[in-house]
Amino acid sequence: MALVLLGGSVSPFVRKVRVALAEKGIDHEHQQVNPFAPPEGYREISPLGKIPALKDGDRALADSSVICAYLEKKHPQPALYPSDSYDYARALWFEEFMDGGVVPQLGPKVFFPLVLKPLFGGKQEPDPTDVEAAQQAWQEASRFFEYLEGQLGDREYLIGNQITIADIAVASPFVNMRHAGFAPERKRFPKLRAFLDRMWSRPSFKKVIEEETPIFGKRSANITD
Ligand SMILES: N[C@@H](CCC(=O)N[C@@H](CS)C(=O)NCC(=O)O)C(=O)O
Repeated sequence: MALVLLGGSVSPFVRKVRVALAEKGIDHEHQQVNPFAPPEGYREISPLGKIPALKDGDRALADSSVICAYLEKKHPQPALYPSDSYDYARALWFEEFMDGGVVPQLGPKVFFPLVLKPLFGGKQEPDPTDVEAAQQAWQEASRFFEYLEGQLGDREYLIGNQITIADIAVASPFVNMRHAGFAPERKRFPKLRAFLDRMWSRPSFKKVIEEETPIFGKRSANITD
């Protein structure tokens, strides 16, 4: 039986799993679930009520990092986790860096008010006060971008010389920022921005971005640099 991924496509954590599934070429179904209006019984699958969750027959798992780790064990090739112990732990760290730092800082202050709030409220444009607060939050997030810029150095990938879960975990939430009309400034963060361009042009990311942009990404046209 095929795996079933549960969760709305626009979640950075659902996207992370979708990209991992695509990179590994794993056959699956995808069911859209809104965590704020979940189907009955959803908490039995995801006790924290969050998306994503994964069903594998009568087994269920929640949390993108847990799900990706499971996928790696079940489908080891192509590997998305480094084999070296330290590199492996660093890959897990980048997942946590985004999950525990960048997304909590930018999701509620940039993506939600600029994209979801107007969409659900039937408005063409976000409130000007929300735009101002988003710009402020974006500036405050510079410290995160500086860190990523330094971690990338001149490498193509964050760790080693092939794509890992770290690259997917970092690039996915920046898709939400792109939908909101924000991207790390090319002049100030050239390595991070080039990295995101490379990641987003992979077939795995390209497919999901092309699906989402007509619905959520109208503000991405505002990105000029
Ligand atoms: N650590 C979790 C984070 C998941 C998460 O925060 N998902 C959000 C959507 S982007 C959610 O379901 N929020 C609903 C809630 O917190 O009740 C993961 O990696 O899956």
